[in-house]
Amino acid sequence: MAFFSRTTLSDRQEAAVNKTLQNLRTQRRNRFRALACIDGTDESFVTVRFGARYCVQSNCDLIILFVRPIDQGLHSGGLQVRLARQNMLDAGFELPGVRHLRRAIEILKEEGIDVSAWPQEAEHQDAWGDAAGDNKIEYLSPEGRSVVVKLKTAPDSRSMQAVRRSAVLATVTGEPITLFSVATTESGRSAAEEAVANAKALLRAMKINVAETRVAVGTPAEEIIESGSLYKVIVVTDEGRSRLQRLFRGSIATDDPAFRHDVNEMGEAPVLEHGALRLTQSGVILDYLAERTGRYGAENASERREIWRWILFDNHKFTASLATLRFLVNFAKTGETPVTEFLRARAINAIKIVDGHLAEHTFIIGKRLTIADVSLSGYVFYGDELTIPLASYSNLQKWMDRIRALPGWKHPYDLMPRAPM
Ligand SMILES: N[C@@H](CCC(=O)N[C@@H](CS)C(=O)NCC(=O)O)C(=O)O
Repeated sequence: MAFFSRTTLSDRQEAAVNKTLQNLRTQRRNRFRALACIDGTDESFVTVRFGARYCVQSNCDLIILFVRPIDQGLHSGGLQVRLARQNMLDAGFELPGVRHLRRAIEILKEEGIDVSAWPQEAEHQDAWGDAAGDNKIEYLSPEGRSVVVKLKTAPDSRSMQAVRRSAVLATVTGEPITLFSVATTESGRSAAEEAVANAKALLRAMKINVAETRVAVGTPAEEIIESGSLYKVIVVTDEGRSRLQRLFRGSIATDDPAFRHDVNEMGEAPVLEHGALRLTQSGVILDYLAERTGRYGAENASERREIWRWILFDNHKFTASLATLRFLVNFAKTGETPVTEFLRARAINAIKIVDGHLAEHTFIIGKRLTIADVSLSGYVFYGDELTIPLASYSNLQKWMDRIRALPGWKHPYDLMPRAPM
């Protein structure tokens, strides 16, 4: 028999560990990494092939990721222990996704990246109470290049997105949050318990505290009404079919079927209502406002084309990347992920293009402000929330100063209430 005692690190040891981690992070940042997410479709394997071709040099690492839903059927602690000790690819049983990861490895081989002879390290981590958890294998080439194959577990993404969004709304009240799940039959109770536990873990990662979790069995709407008087605000996340559930959902979330049906089938803001007219897509709204007010629009056909060229670039690359990055970092609080890295790189690329253009233009299409400037400047005033140092782009800065100095200009937070962060 062996006894192990837990030891704590001395300050010196802890500093050494932190330094090693810091060095590893720095090394990692200096490497180029390509992520291919596969879902078993032919298109996703094309991404793997593309990644391999794109990542030809040895300073480029490749990550292949398959995300599978939590498997309610895999209730075995034994399975977890076994996987913890074993490489998922030769564990002797096939988890969903493993077949596709094997296919991805074959594709890499076809493209000249044969990982079979490289030393490998397998890792297993518990996740979401799933018996098989998260698994990864890292292959390291003799030149220090890494290919990582990951099988991750995630809760059903749509309902978790709804939980995330609703929790952000609920925090606005500043009141303690209770998570409540209703199972329609007794046999669904454990799934409901698991759902609230998963949601609680998700919110913890977003630094949102959950004061209480509750589970009931019955008709969801009735159960919610019964408990309702105890709470100040009720945010219902699940897809509601009955009128009552739709009433609860009201206009809370943009994927609300009622919002999509009645207001904007695209599920997006902004929406402009003017008399009987309802318009969506900011570019179309700006165009309409320019036409109605006779200001900030095109004065001839070539200006019109130039304005649309920049609005489309803005919607596709500039604001699209900046806004999504700001949302992920500040509101969804995902931390740094391959997605935020990708979006930041994409945003910086677009910023450089606009900055270069502004070296020779006072405003986007020339000497006067147009709706193209309005479209492009929608997000640039959010400062640190953008997580991009805009100060280094001097032409962009001067353009922002010119816009700021225009009569009537206001910071976005002076025009709209600020969402909680
Ligand atoms: N191209 C659209 C983009 C609109 C957009 O992405 N709006 C965000 C809010 S700023 C939104 O409604 N997102 C909800 C979602 O993506 O589900 C436009 O310019 O109007």
